[in-house]
Amino acid sequence: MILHIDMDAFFAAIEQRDNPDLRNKPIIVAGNSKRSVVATASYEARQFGIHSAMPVFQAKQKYDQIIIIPGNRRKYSAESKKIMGVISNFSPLVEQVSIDEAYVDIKGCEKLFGPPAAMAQKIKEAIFEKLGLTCSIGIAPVKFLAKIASDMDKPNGITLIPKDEMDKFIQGLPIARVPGVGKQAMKIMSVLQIHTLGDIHKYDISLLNNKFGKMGTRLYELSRGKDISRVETNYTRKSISSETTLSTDISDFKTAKQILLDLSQGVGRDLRKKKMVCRNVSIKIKFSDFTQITRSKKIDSWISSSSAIFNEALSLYGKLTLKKKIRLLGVGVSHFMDKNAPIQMELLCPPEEKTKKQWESVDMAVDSIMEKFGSEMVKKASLNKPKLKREQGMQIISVKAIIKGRVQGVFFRAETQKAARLLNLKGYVKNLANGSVEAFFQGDEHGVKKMLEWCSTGPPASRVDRVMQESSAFLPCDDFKIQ
Ligand code: TTP
Ligand code: MG
Ligand code: MG
Repeated sequence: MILHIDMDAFFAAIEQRDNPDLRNKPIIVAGNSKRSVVATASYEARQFGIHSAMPVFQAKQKYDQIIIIPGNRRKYSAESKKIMGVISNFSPLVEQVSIDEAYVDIKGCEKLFGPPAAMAQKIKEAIFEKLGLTCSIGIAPVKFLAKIASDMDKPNGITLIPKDEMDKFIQGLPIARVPGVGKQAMKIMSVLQIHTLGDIHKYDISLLNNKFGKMGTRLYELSRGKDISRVETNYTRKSISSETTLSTDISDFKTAKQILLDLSQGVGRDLRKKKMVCRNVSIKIKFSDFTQITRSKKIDSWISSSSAIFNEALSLYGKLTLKKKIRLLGVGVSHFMDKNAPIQMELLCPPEEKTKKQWESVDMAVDSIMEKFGSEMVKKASLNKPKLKREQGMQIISVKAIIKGRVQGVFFRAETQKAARLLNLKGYVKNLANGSVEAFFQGDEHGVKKMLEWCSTGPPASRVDRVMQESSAFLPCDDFKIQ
């Protein structure tokens, strides 16, 4: 379901809130030049027939005692921002469409906030509590009906159009209320005897297109309860990208894939550092003759893991037919949203995308290792064997470590396993009966050393008090396991 939230007499309500002398009085917010028009009128003023866009002199004719308040756009914008902030605590899918209104897609939010009407009530209460302002909310299965519904019980109302009542509602909906139907269209409507949206059913799509141009198809669909427009989150149009000019021009897929992976990891890391998720991935290719192409893709869900970025980049790359050698490759992400502001990732990614979440925690582990030890330390092992920077004279060593602290949770072992695998170590991690954790690491000296440093900090939410090392005999292992 979609909610459409619209503040009541927005500018006027703010002025009445901030100045008790104006409360319950007929006021208008307007400039004070001769040619000024009413920006908005309080509901008390509307009783005199005063409304937005009416010239001020006319408003005065309607009621000569009308109180005129000069507007303060900056203040209204600041309030608008706060309102959107409150709304975004309820759903990640919020589309602000004007200073005082927003659509909210509440799919997946029912578990947290109850059925749509209850959620609308909670939003109203939250806005009132935080800002002392009222709003009206329309709820419907599609956007255009939600917008119409929000205006049906103003001020301070909630109007719900359930799915099974949508057709009946459309049958009776005056055609003039449909967004986009203006004076010109109304003339044709009256000739065609179209009075309600349901009356559109009388005509086929070609006639509607003929009479109304582009709007014909839209009217045809709206009259059948179809509105393809979705709630478009107001993302920030920033971007992060990374590119690399190759030392020699390449044409083989395997190398390109490895480079795209490296670039995706870098871009993903920067994105996560900003605590953002993104919805657009792009690649850039410069060829040996210096010509250049870019390809980008809008993704259905919000992502931030390097593996998701890599998969999208790779699929863009895979669609190309390349005839020339490549001298530069780039990966970029854009269309960001704050990862934390609107609810948690759980709502952003459906439960079936569990693997995505798993990748995110792998990424978190990688990010924190990289933060500490530098980016050369970790490369995802999914493609070629990771090329770890090896120092001269490295040899395979084995170390047993006893880790004490608040470390026996599943998370600690799982994160330790991830870190160990990323550092290309073999061995195991297990809980001991005395409350500590035993880990066995086998790998090159550099990796084991880094792993022990990692253990001494531990992943977030754990608390490592002490790491005791014991040298250990060589133990043949082929993986790093949780025992
Ligand atoms: P609206 O939501 O259209 O109106 P409103 O909030 O004042 O009243 P309602 O309860 O009917 O929703 O517009 C929001 C604000 O935008 C309004 O308070 C003032 C401003 N505005 C103008 O400046 N000029 C205009 O012509 C309109 C319609 C609004
Ligand atoms: Mg309004
Ligand atoms: Mg509005």
